[in-house]
Amino acid sequence: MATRRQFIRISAMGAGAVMAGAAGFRLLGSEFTDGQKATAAVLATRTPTYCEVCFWKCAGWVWKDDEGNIKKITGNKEDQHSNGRFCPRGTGGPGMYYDEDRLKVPLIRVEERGKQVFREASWEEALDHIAGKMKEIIEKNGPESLALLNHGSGGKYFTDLMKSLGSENYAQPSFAQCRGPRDVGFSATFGENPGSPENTDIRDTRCLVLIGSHIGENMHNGQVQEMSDAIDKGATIITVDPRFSTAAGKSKYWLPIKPATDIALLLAWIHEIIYNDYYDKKYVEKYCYGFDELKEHVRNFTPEWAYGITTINPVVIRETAREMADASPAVIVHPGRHVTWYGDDTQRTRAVAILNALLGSWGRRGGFYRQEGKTVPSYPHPEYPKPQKSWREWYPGKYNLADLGVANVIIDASIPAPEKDAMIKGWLVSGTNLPLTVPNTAHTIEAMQNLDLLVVVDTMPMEITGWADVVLPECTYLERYDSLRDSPHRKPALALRVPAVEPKYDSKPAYWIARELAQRLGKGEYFHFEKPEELLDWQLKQMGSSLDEMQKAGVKTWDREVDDLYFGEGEDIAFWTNTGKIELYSTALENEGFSPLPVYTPHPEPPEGFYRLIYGRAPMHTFSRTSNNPNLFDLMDENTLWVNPRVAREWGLTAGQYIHLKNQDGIETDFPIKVRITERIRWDSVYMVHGFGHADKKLTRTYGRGANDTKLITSVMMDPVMGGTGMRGNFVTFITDLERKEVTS
Ligand SMILES: Nc1nc2c(c(=O)[nH]1)N[C@H]1C(S)=C(S)[C@@H](COP(=O)(O)OP(=O)(O)OC[C@H]3O[C@@H](n4cnc5c(=O)[nH]c(N)nc54)[C@H](O)[C@@H]3O)O[C@H]1N2
Ligand SMILES: Nc1nc2c(c(=O)[nH]1)N[C@H]1C(S)=C(S)[C@@H](COP(=O)(O)OP(=O)(O)OC[C@H]3O[C@@H](n4cnc5c(=O)[nH]c(N)nc54)[C@H](O)[C@@H]3O)O[C@H]1N2
Ligand code: SF4
Ligand SMILES: [Mo]
Repeated sequence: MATRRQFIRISAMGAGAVMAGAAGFRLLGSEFTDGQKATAAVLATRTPTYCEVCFWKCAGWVWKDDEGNIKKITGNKEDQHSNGRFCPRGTGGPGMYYDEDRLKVPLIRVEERGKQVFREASWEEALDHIAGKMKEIIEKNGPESLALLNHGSGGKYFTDLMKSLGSENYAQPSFAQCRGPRDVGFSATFGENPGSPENTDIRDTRCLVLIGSHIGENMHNGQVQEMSDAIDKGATIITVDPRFSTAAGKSKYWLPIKPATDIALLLAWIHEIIYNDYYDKKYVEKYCYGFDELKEHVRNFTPEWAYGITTINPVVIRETAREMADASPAVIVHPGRHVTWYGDDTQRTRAVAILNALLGSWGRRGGFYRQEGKTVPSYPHPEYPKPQKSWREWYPGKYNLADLGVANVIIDASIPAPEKDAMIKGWLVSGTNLPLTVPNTAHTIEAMQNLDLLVVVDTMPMEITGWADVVLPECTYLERYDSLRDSPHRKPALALRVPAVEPKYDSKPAYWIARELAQRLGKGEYFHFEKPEELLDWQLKQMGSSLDEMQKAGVKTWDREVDDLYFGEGEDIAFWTNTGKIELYSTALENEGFSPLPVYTPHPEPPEGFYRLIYGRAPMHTFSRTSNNPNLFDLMDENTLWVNPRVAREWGLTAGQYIHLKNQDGIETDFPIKVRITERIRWDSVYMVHGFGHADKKLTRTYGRGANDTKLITSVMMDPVMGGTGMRGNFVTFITDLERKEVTS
């Protein structure tokens, strides 16, 4: 059995390699480690922050030397997201500040869009220019023709700007390209979603089922740590993945499922659990709605039926169902996070939710705990104007269950349709690299070409900035205040980010940018405070703390109002669903005309000579945002293509050979990718880490390194329930003759 130490070896190695000079720096232990003590002795000051290298937002300390240079960043031991330990990416965060390729001054485009010819401008000129264009658009088409696409902390201020103007067209790709189907599937079942960080009680679980959740490569810090603790305590891990992931390596059972067939496996597990009376009868009787319909629905979905679809041996399906039942209710069938795979993703995550309900794990120790958070007050401001229309009207009656903006619908609504003009005319984009994030890049480019205004706020010259009319350089998270981190957890807590250093170059924080624009657009009253620290102090004082206190502590944790982390014995609970019960049978889906119970539908298979393209994470990078980070680039400078030996033999591929890929629509990679031959991937699929293959030469380190998976994702499997973009229905073949392929970018 793997030990916790082995499991997090990656993080320890990563941190050591990133922090040259901090030899022996350990990630374990809640008190100051020897390394941290040594750091404290040598370094002069520390300021609190929370990490922006990914969206787990671990709270930590930024350490500076006597000259005020950022030396390192470590976890805050009071923080429930990190328990005082950062992952390799977070540890490498200062590389974002030091990256000499950063955006330095505002830029205004001088040639046609996409040609990437810009001139430098002052903030005054750039902001006046943007405000002038926005006014024109508002006068001509109304404020609802402006949209915001964003990800990350600064997005909050731009969302406030949109609201103040009277537009509700804002969306984050972290919904419809990521966790949206899961949130909708869980809400339809339990009346609430797992949140971020998820309410998974991994540290106390006895059985953790991971369905394509590659924890360990997906480095969501708290989950990785809790999973190693659970392994140490003897929990059973069951991993369902066509690839032998890091998590699979720590598992008692690895189910190398045929991709795109997970719903069949889930239905067979539900069948086993119901027909063997493994389910939690008291819990189901008290809390659940629609058990009889579900029982009837899964009657014929036997392990033998699923075997023909998934290629998973029926004996294994039975054994793993038994393992879950034995651990119940301390069992977690993980909800996943990036779940936009095959277009039936809401139905798949519903099946996951149903399985958890049958096992009685929602609201139970070792299953899913109840989160509690602090509500940060808003400073009083006039009411926001009511928008006259929204992105929802682009496809009338569709995606009603989407409870957040759908980025791809905003993109669609920016392109004129045969019978109607485009609804959206101007985008503000902040912290999202759309060409590498939303599938079908050509479509995104078409939308951008139709806009009257495209403003991009970013820290780096990414693909998205190349398409902008105006580029605004934001300073990094190490150089600014941001809103309080208020994500709920086992205990309510707040975390503060303050600037460790002054903004480099001529970069500015999002708060300042949003406020300057608001003032130019006559909406200054919505941004009362000149400085974000004044707003933070006001908010903290409303909650019984202060900026001063938080500056010293970084994190403040409160006790729960009542001791209700788990459901009490026989406790009456009203769930926020239509029936007030956990809906095994979903009335919400039924009301929208969708199947109230999950159904398996077959998906297209790879054509002859093609392989399914699947993708995921590497522990040392976050999407496309870190590939140029000098610290993290040193740890991993390109992605590789995982190919099964049988396929390699057939094609005569050798390990380390560079090849190009072509997808089912004839789209080819811009840059070659290195072949990695491994039994760890099924023969019908190939795998690569997302976020490489950058085509912007201004990214001097990462330009041209590896392949861009998004470019090959031209076929999108839409989720009819909430508009998510299923991205794993694409197939690639190999181009081995590199001469034949000219680099196109
Ligand atoms: N093909 C493919 N597509 C995917 C995925 C995949 O695995 N494969 N994953 C999906 C998932 S799960 C998600 S959540 C989305 C994420 O997709 P995005 O939200 O687009 O994330 P990133 O690719 O990290 O892009 C972040 C952008 O923010 C910029 N940035 C970094 N820090 C700051 C900052 O402090 N301020 C500002 N203004 N900008 C900053 C970076 O330079 C970069 O341009 O992508 C989805 N799309
Ligand atoms: N290091 C690092 N960690 C991250 C991120 C990062 O960029 N870097 N991003 C964060 C974000 S925003 C998100 S959303 C999460 C995403 O993390 P997850 O939710 O864990 O990610 P996915 O990309 O859906 O999962 C990828 C896994 O699914 C497997 N897979 C592919 N097809 C199938 C299939 O048909 N069935 C099954 N069962 N498995 C399949 C792949 O082989 C791979 O192991 O990661 C987070 N953590
Ligand atoms: S998991 Fe890593 S990258 Fe993400 S916030 Fe935490 S330390 Fe930063
Ligand atoms: Mo995500």
